[in-house]
Amino acid sequence: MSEALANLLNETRQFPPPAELAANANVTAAAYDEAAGDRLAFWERQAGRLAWAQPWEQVLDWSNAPFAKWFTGGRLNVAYNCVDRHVEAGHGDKVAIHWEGEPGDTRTVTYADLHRLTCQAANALTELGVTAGDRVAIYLPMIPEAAVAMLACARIGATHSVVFGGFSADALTNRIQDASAKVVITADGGFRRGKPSALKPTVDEAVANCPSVEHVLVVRRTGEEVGWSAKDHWWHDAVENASPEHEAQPFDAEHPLFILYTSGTTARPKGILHTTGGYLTQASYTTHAVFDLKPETDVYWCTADIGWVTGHSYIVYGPLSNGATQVMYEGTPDTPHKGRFWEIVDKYRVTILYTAPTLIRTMMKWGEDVPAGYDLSSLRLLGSVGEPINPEAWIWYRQYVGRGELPVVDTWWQTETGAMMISPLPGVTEAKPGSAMAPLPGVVADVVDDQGESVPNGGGGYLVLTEPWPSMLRTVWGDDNRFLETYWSRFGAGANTGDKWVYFAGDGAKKDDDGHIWLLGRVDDVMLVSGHNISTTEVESALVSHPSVAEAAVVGATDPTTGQAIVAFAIPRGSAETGGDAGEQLIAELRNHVARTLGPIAKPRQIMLVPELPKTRSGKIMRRLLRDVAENRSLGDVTTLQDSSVMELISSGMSSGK
Ligand code: 6R9
Repeated sequence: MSEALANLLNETRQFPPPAELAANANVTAAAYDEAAGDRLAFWERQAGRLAWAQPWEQVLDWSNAPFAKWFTGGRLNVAYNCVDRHVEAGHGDKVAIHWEGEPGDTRTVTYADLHRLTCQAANALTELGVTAGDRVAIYLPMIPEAAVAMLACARIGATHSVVFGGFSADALTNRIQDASAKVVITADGGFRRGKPSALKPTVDEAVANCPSVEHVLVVRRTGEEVGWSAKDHWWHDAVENASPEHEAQPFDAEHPLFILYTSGTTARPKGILHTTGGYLTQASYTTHAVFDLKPETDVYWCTADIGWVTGHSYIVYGPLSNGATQVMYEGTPDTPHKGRFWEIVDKYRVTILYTAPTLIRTMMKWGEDVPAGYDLSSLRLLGSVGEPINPEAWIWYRQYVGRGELPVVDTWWQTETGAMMISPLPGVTEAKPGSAMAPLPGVVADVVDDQGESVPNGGGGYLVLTEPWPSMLRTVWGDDNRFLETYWSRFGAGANTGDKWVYFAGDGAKKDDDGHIWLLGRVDDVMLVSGHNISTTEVESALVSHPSVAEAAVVGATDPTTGQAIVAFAIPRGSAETGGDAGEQLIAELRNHVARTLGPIAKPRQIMLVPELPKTRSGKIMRRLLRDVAENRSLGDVTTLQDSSVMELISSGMSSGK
C-alpha cells in the first residue's frame, strides 16, 4: 500500500516534552538502549518491580512458539501485588478509588477498604464453591465492585471473564457458554443517561440457557426491583457478611488470569487468554513508564469501561499494582451536562487523563468553551487509546485540555497485546500529532509489505510484532488453531522471516521518513481506488482538518469504474452553515479540501453531512454499517451499536441527499 502514501498525511508538527517532566521522568531514553542491549534482561528487571512469592527460573520459554511462557517457575498473587503490598507498606489510608456515580453520589475507597472488600469477596466466592481455575463471568456497571470482583477472582486463582454491561443477553450467553463460567457477578443495574439501566433481567435471560452457572451474585446499585431465583445471592449478604481475613496464595506465572472476548472480523468472538506474571509485569511497567505515574502525588483517570481491555489494564491492574490514586466514573460524558468530564477533572484535581479519540472528537464538536469553563490546571499528562487519533483531534486535545503545553501519549495496543506496545514516552519523545511514534522499550515492531518484507522509511503496509512480549495473549480460549491462524499464519514462520514467528496485528501502518509509526486503522479499512491503496483514517483526518468538520467516517463502496469509491460521512461542527445551498457548497468545498490535502485520487465520490456516526460501545466507528448504506444494502446486525437510532438518521439523510 506504499504508492499513495507518499502524498498522504504531511503532518510535520512536533512537540518536545515539557522540560520539567523530562527532568523528573520515571523513564528516560536510557530504557531504549537497555532493552535493545538485552531485551529479556530488561523485562526481567521490570518483573522485579512486582512482589514474587517464588522467583522465576527462565524469563521466556519460546520452545513451543508461538505459545509463550514467561517467567517460568515463578509464583505470585496478582491481588497481593495490587492491594496487600501497598497496605503492608503503610499506605492503607491512601485513596485507591475516588468513585463518582452518574447521579452525583460518591464513594471513597482506600487501599485498606479495597483489601477488606477483596478478601471478603474472595471468601464469598470460595463459599460458593469457586476454586482456582474456575471461570467467573462479571457483568457489572462502573462501580467499585467491578474492580473488587476482578481482584477477588485473581486472589483465589479464578479466571474472570468480564462482559461489557451494554452487551445483549445473546452476547452474554455466548461468552458464559464458551468459558463454562460457574458464577456470574452482576448488579440490579447501573445509571446511564440519567436513568437506571437494568442488568439483572439480561443475566436472567442468559443464565436460563447456561447450565454451567451455579450461582449469581447481585450487587444492589439502582434499588430497582429484580426477579429472583434459587441461584441468586445478594452481594451485600454474601460478601459484606464474609470474613475480611483471607491469605492470598501465590499462583504460577502462567496461571490463567482472565479471558476477554474480542469480536474481530467474523461474528464469533474470540476469548483472548491472558496469564499472570507476564501480563502484570507489562501492565504495571507501562503504567509507570507511559503515564509517568507518581503514586504519591498523581490523581489518575482512565475514562474507559472495565468491560474493555483498557479498563482491565489501565483501571485495575496497571494503576493498582503501582499504588495509584484514581478516579472511576460510572456514567456518560454528557449527563447531566456536557461539562461533566471537566467537572470531574476539576473536582478531583486529576493530573493524568487517559481517554479515546472518539471522546475527544465529541468534545471538539461540543466546542472548546465547555472545557474552558473548568479549572483543568491540575492536568500534567494526556493519553489516547482505541483508534488512530487524527492530528486535528490531537492538537485540540493538547490545546484546549492541555493548555497547549501538555504531552499527549498516543498509545497503540490491543486486547491481544494485553498492554501498551507503541507509544511516546512522555519525558523523552518529541511527539508528532497522530503518530504512536515508536515501540516501547522491550517491544519490537515493524511495518511489512504483502510478502512480509520490512518496508523502508516512507513506506506503508501491515503492522507486525516480531518478538514475543510478556503480556501477549497465550491463546484463544479453547481454540489453539484459531490463535495460530488469526495471528501467526499471515507472515510465517515463513520464507521471508526465516524461523521467526511474526505476529500479525491486523492494522495498517506506515513509517514516516524518520521511521516513526503511524497507524492507519484495521486492514479491512483500506480502500482500493483505481489501483491505489488509500486508508480510511487518512481521508478522515483530512476531513477533520477542515474547520467545519467535527468528525468523519470514510468507507469504500463498490464502484463500476474505480473498483472502490470513497464515500464519506461528516458531522459538521456546531458553527457550520449546512441548510439548503450552504450544505451543497460545504460538500463541494470538502471534496476539494481532501483532494488538495491528499491528492486528487483521494477525493471522495460522495460526502454526506450527518448528525451522528454509528459506533460500537467502545467507541469504534462501525464502517461495516456505513458500507451497507453507501452500497444501498439493507442494514445488517446493529445490536452492538451504542445507539441504534443513529442508523435511521443516516439512512434517511442518505436517500434525501442523493
Ligand atoms: C486497546 C484497544 C484494538 C485495535 C487496534 C487498532 C485500534 C487501539 C490505537 C489504535 C491507532 C491507537 N487502536 N489503539 N489504532 N492508534 N493508539 O483499543 O484494544 O479494543 O482490542 O482494539 O484498536 O486498530 O488493532 P482493542
